[in-house]
Amino acid sequence: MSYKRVLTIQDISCFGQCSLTVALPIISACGHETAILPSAVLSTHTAGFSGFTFRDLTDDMPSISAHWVKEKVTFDAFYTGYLGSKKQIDYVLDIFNKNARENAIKIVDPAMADGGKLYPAFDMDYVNEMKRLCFSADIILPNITEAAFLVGYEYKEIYDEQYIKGLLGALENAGAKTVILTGVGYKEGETGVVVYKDGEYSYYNHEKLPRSCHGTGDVYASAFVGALLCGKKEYDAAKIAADYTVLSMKKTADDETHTYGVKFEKAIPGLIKMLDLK
Ligand code: PXL
Repeated sequence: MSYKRVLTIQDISCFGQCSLTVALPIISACGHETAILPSAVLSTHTAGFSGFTFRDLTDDMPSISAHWVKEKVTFDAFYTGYLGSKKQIDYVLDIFNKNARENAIKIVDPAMADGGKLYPAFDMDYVNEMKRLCFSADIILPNITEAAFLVGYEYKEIYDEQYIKGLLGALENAGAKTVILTGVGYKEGETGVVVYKDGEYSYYNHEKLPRSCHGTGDVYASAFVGALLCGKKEYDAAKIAADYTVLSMKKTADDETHTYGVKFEKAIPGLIKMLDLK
């Protein structure tokens, strides 16, 4: 089995089962060396909590990267999620250049919006910076809201395949390479993921659970990265990540008090089975 070294850049929400506290265990469970670069430290995530602390780590990024350059620390893959400030995008792009191994893969989850709205910390200036990061990546993992923001498309809650194909075409024209579009459902009780690569559209649909949970985007993206680095093709990695996310939600469903995240830890044995590692 391949052993890749991946750097994931996103925040530490100390409590709340998202970002780095999700990415590190999931990618490690897939068998990869997982280095982290925290973009900020928050007491909790920003969805459903109020009064959270926020320590911006933007200014630490260039010196961390410079130290790695001095120590010849390089990566096979980069995976970015929630970033702490607009300025970080320049630093992340710089890290993509300076700390990459040959043919390093850049995967960007533009974690900035959901349900038609930007997360509380972000504005259109941030969206414009995020465009630069997304269109320089090899693979992006937006949900429909994020994709619509990236290309200035109207956000629709109810849509058809034509709308989704239009959105994907607009992303491609803007410079996106492979797009894994999450949360795409055409029928009641179903949702799924579209993989759009070299103008080709493939769709994996699966059951939609009645309760939507916070943090599933991070669980999904982390499992996708882990599976992809195990050598799975994009579509297979997208499918494994979807099945793992559904399993994590099912492991949470019997506990109505658990609303801030999903019990992804309980589904890790299932993820390892799905990877079918030799
Ligand atoms: O799950 C995305 C995410 C990550 N980190 C922080 C967040 C959110 C979504 O709200 O607030 C701090």
